Amino acid sequence: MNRFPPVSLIGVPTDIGAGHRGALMGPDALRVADIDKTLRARGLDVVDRGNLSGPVNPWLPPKDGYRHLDGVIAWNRATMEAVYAELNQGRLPIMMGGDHCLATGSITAVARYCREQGRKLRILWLDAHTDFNTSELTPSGNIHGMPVACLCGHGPQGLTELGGSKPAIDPSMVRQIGIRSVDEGEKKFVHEAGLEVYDMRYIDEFGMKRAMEEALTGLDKNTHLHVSFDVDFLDPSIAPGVGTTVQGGPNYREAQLCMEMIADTGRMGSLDVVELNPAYDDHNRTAEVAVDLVESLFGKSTLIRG
Ligand code: B3U
Ligand code: MN
Ligand code: MN
Repeated sequence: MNRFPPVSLIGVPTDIGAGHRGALMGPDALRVADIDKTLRARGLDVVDRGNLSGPVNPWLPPKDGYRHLDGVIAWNRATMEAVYAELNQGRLPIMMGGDHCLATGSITAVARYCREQGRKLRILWLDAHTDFNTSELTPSGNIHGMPVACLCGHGPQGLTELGGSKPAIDPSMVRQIGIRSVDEGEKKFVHEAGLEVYDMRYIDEFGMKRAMEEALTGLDKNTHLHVSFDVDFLDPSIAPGVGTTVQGGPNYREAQLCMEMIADTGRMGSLDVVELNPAYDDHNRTAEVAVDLVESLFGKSTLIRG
């Protein structure tokens, strides 16, 4: 018997917050890579809820520091409602993006659920980027570079107050892992906010094991662990299928250890898999690596020591 609740796959096919087009094909690429069958083979109860719908990407330049703000809000509202509904049915939602702006909606739902249930929340943000930009700091206006800031209350009202109250989360709930590309102003803001960051320099010096031990300290039976997995977390040599590759990310073995250590906690209650961009992929291999690592998150282990 596995120890995970039933899983719901939610496709959110949009690249409305991204700087490259193609992440809207992410949910289908994960399906083609057999995300459902792979999890079922582990004994999990898996239902694919299909795709949410929302506005098409109008592909316009930024306005007042934001690109496609209205469209981003619409997709996030739909995501928030879908994720919240699954959590209330005792299910573990896997939000299949889509670009990372969607984590605003998914984590706003998770935070609300945790507040209502009196549960603590820990968020693991696996990413090359800190996604902590604001309209003043952003070099691009792309809102997929802003979800952590929005969740912490810094951003447009339509995103910071998606769940009614602001901020949705406190920076102390977040641990960021794999970081290696942060804009200058963003870096300063990350420090001011006190985000706990395990960047690639830390991982190079102390190893993934220590980074994860620290990122996972303090979890207890009452903690809900949300994993926000931006596929550009991975080194581009194993994951070329993303819009913004950044050299020097975790290799396969480091990523696998990261996922296995999360699985070992038994606390994961929700997951985002975002920024997979089939337009940049090579025969769906990035989707296959992502599915393989999701399998590790659900307990596939290389351990034979017992
Ligand atoms: N920090 C840059 C680049 C970026 C952030 N997230 C992704 N790219 N995927 C920005 O545009 O905010
Ligand atoms: Mn991201
Ligand atoms: Mn990223």
